[in-house]
Amino acid sequence: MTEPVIGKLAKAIAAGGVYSAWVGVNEPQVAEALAREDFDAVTLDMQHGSVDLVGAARAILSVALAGKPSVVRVGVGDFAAASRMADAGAAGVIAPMINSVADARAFADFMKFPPLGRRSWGPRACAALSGFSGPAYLHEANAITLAIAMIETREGLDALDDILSVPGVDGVFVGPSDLSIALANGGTVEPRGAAVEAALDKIAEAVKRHGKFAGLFCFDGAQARAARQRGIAFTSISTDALLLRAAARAELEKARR
Ligand code: 3PY
Ligand code: MG
Repeated sequence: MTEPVIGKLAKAIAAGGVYSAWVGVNEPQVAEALAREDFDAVTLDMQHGSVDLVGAARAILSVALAGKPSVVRVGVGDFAAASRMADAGAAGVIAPMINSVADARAFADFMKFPPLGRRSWGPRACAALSGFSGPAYLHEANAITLAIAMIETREGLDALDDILSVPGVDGVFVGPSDLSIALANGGTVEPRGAAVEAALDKIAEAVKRHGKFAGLFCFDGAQARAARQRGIAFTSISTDALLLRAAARAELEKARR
């Protein structure tokens, strides 16, 4: 019997917050290893990481073995992959570069069953990982499978209220590097700079008004903790490769010093 992990994500976000691992390596054992630490979820990155459809589907099962839900970030405009990842048991899908209400509607269409969208029926691993099947899965899926729209451009930030008004969009996730580049008109990349900080204030206020949630890609635990304190409920912390390198550096420093 598989533990029903999918519903845990929405529940934990509503209860105050989720600290997620971030995995770019296309190897389920990496995702599982991080899931066995105290993360609430694991996010698999198909946009800038090397994770592919099969790797993500396998990693979702490995993460579920540790009792945790998975989130998948798909490629830009790859909403077909969003549906496939929902079928594979992702508790949430992050779609990058959602810059308009049209982008948000298209994303929601692929993520939600009618009446919210037009997700095609093919509940594969998601049935076992949700604890529901047949009509029960149909009725629960929209609430427990989260559609998370990335805000990481000027256009996206300007359309924030419209994007949050789309019924099938559950929350937004800030890509601080791309957002900083956009806000600086390509002049710099400063993911922890003042312009992104001001945008985060605006986003935290907007999600509260809309009864939705915000997320942020964070570089370390302290940043994730501070983000939660300002009302950002879903944060990822560092990446698999960066954590590996940091641990290696720390041990080598002790050996060689
Ligand atoms: C960004 O910072 O732009 C991201 O997409 C984070 O993953
Ligand atoms: Mg980005």
